[in-house]
Amino acid sequence: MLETPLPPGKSAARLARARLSQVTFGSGRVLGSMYTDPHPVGLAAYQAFPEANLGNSRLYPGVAELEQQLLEWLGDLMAMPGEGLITSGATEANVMALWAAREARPERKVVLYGANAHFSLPKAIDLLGLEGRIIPLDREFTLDTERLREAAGDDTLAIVGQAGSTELGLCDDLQVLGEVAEEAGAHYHVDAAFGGFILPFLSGPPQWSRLGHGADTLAVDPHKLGRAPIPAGAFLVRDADLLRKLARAAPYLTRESQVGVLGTRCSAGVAGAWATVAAMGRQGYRRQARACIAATAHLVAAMAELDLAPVVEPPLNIAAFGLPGVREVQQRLMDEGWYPSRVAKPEALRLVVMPHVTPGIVDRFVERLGIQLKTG
Ligand code: 0PR
Repeated sequence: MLETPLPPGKSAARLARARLSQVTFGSGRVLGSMYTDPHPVGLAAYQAFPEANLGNSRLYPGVAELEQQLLEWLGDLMAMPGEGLITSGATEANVMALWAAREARPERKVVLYGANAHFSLPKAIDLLGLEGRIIPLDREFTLDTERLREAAGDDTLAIVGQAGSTELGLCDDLQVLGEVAEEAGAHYHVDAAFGGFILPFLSGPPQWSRLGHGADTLAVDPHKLGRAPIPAGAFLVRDADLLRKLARAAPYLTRESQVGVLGTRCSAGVAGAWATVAAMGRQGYRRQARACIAATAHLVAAMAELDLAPVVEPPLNIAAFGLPGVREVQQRLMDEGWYPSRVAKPEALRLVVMPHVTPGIVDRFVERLGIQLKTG
């Protein structure tokens, strides 16, 4: 640590350099991220609560009320009761889901999840000393429900489904997952981190408008397509008793006990997410969802001009295109200041069409990719 304080001017210059080094969403060059610029109203709310620690919530009753209301709104959207906790993101929510499952069924250990699950799941399984079993995908790149039925049994602690998978934006057959979990007497968790803020706003199969139907717990992230400033995830539970299993005594605080993984909790994230969701409303998210889907269709059409077809017709705003030497192509694009992403299996260039990825940006990117593929 510095012995003498850094003069404010120097500190500001150093911070400005750090800020300038960032690849901004506004540059139109980030096509591989599940994030976007936060909503301005959410950002203003976020900045108003820097010191409030929700871990000691009695000192901050106003933010605690915002958290409850936000949970109710999210529950309403996900077809769940409005019980749970605003988290730092879906990783924390996924950990809490399996932790709660383990507390409720201590004699079981096996967690069944698809090969399409986010890496936060195996992470949570490791942390909790559980045993993960990966269920292969079917031809549509979603969890193979037949294989799931074969694997589920008396030792199954939990079954986890994807509502908007990280790599391809696909939704598992949630109805069947819920049924298999019920038959096995297992906990059923839905990871709607990405899909939660787009699926309910599109016309699609009935499960899209009730992602939490039959689920014991669900993760959904306001800080991704919800447009809230980071950090803001949500953990929803069907039965509040499950949440109480995650409470630990903390008698020296203003409340007798505290729930969850974290101690100090970010009120700024809660206020930012509440204000964003309030400012967007269902109408705002519906408009955003339609714009993202239209830009994705535009992308698929533009890529067809290069003779590139999507690995799977994208139901959401993530599209992946198989092409030879993907890793090298991605690397060369990054060297030029473009940031697409990549799917490992099947090898493909992955593009996430977030709200900052407009049709005009898609055209510029596809043009650049075309030149790259010709000259590469
Ligand atoms: N579940 C799903 C379906 C996700 O896509 C993500 C994150 C998570 C859970 C975890 O959410 P948090 O990161 O909010 O805890 N998916 C992004 C991704 O993997 C976010 C991300 C990006 C995470 C880069 C880590 C990272 O190094 O693209």
